[in-house]
Amino acid sequence: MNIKRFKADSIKDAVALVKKDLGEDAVILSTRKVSDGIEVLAAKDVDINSRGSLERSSTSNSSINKKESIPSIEKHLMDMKKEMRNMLNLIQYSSPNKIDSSLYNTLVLNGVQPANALKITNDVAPISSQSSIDDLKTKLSLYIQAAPIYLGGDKKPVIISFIGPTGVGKTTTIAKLASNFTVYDKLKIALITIDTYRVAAVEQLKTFADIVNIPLDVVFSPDDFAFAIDEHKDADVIFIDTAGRSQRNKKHMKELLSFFKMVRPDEIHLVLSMTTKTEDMLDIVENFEVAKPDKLIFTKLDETTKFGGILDTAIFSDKPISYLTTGQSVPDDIELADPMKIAEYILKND
Ligand SMILES: Nc1nc2c(ncn2[C@@H]2O[C@H](COP(=O)(O)OP(=O)(O)OP(=O)(O)O)[C@@H](O)[C@H]2O)c(=O)[nH]1
Ligand SMILES: [Mg+2]
Repeated sequence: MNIKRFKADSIKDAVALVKKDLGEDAVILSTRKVSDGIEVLAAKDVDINSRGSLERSSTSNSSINKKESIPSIEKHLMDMKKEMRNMLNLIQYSSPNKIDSSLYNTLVLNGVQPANALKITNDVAPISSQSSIDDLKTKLSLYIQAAPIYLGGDKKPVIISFIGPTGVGKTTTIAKLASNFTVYDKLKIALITIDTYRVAAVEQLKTFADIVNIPLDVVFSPDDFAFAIDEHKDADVIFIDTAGRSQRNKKHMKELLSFFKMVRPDEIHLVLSMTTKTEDMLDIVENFEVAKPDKLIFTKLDETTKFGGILDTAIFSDKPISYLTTGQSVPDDIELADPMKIAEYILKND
């Protein structure tokens, strides 16, 4: 196996260099930003069987220069260690079956973690040689489950809560769904916010509720929460907005749970922003699991060009995705999660 490091101004230029030097079959082992551009580690003549596994890709900003501190040198060493493990895995799991490097590279360059890219490449390998891009899309879409808010049951009102880190778009997404449900589906909607930390947060929702003419209750304690739900028992859907919380703040998480202990929503959607690094998204999923979210929402798709994080998070959490949001505009910038469309985003090759 021939392993080489390439440096260029952009990922596109780096990949062109890799292909020119190592050929079309070269495999990208890792990409990372360095002070003067992008660095790509690539290998030629890689054979992998289905037991192969790679570590999370190193896409950090680490770079070493003369006045760097001890922590960043440690970080740099950690990155090198990860790269070496990736190489060792590749060597260790060599097999006569060549992997489809173009599919593998497309996935990694779209932000899918190498371990998942490898697993998927191995899974789809039997069809990929003679199959069309549509077959690949179909195969990839099977890794993604989709499930919008379920309104088909007998229970009324359906209680839906959005949770997640700060600023990911929980309130905006509730506003989008509440408008669509009111205007297009003619449903009776009520809003409850338990985000009472900031006056601005309540005002944001109040302004929206007034425009669409939907009732809004502001709730300060778990007891008030049960009472507010009861007040809206004639609604079709009650949306519960919550304050953004750091997944690492145990006190905030406990507080959130105290509301859900009083009234367990029918569906809890964990909202994640595509501007978050995949590693952090996985950490958020792991730490919000105490609230037992049922579904995932990905926001700010318009602010990224790499969609691999959706696939990694879907595989890691094993939860369905309900909606994707694609901009700030209420009520338009929201779509139902569609596995085929997500697969298309992840397989795009530019
Ligand atoms: N570009 C883009 N911006 C979005 C999207 N969704 C929400 N935003 C913006 O993200 C910012 C935060 O949105 P909020 O809805 O207040 O987020 P939040 O999760 O309720 O925030 P907290 O309540 O503070 O935790 C606002 O400026 C929104 O307009 C999206 O899909 N794309
Ligand atoms: Mg909010």
